[in-house]
Amino acid sequence: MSKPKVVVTRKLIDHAQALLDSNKDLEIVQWDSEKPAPREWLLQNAQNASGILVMLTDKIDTELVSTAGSTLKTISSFSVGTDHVDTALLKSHNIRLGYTPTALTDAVADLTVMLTLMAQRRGGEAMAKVLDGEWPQMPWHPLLMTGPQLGGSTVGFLGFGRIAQATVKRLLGFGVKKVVYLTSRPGEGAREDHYGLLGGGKSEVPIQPAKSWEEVASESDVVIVGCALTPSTKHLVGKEFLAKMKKTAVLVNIARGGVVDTDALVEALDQDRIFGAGLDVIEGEPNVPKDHPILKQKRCVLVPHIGSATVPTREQMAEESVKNLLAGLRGEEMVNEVKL
Ligand code: 8YV
Repeated sequence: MSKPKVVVTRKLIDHAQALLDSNKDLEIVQWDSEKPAPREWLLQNAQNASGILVMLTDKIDTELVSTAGSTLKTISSFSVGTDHVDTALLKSHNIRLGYTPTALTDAVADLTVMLTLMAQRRGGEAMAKVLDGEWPQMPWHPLLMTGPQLGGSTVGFLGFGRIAQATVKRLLGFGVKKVVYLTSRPGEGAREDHYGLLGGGKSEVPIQPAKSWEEVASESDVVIVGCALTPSTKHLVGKEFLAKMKKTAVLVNIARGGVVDTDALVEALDQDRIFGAGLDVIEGEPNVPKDHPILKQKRCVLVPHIGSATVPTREQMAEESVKNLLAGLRGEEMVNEVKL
């Protein structure tokens, strides 16, 4: 009898690779380059696969699932986000979906703080001045390179899951004044209280659900996008949202590019309608050509989706993805499984 086939669309980190390779009862077909596996490669190899380990850039859709055929039992995604997966399709085919929602919380929360501070303190613009040799010509005056301050700010979240709540934990140390958040169930509070921050009275700083996106936009000095990309969050931060934000406020997106309308953001920055932005993600990534209008915005810091990029986090994500894949094939409990 032939061995069950698993397809892995990336190279893995040592420990996770060894864990995968130790399964001699499997036929492992793995993309062996630092570059992402092309779609054609995945389609060519998916036929008769029992499990597939994928990244965000691999679309799990009808074409792939029907190419794999009835052998397909499990998809394991090296990510917390699942917007690249047609979950209804998996449910209808009884295919399990593993993901890594807890492994990257701290790393992404750290990056969120970094982007918030960079946007407020003009980190990108300041560095560019030094690189361009402008420093010697910058006469000191009290308002030179000044920006808003995190201490005393109201921070508003769109989405209030693990990463947002881990970010709040960090921001409390900076002396923020108030936190407001909007979840997919407005008015009912966040789904889960991951760090004991909610429920009133536990923190000296008020952490309150917002009634509407308008409230988040108009009250916040920092707006942090931490929600999943769904049809209802697509372009949630658009022209109208940005128009309601304070002129001194910054926008930070660590979730998915599609939640923010890039054209509207460029316009708001161009016209100084908000102070700045810090982005880990952008629509159409990674295709951001050198002449993209967002790159002309001095007050916008854009980094190439590095939220989870710490060594321990990536190691844990890799290990959990392999464990989820194996558990799915064997009908065992996954480290984390999406309830389809
Ligand atoms: C990924 C992410 O971890 O996990 C997610 O959903 O957005 C990222 O931080 C990274 O792109 C590796 O897949």
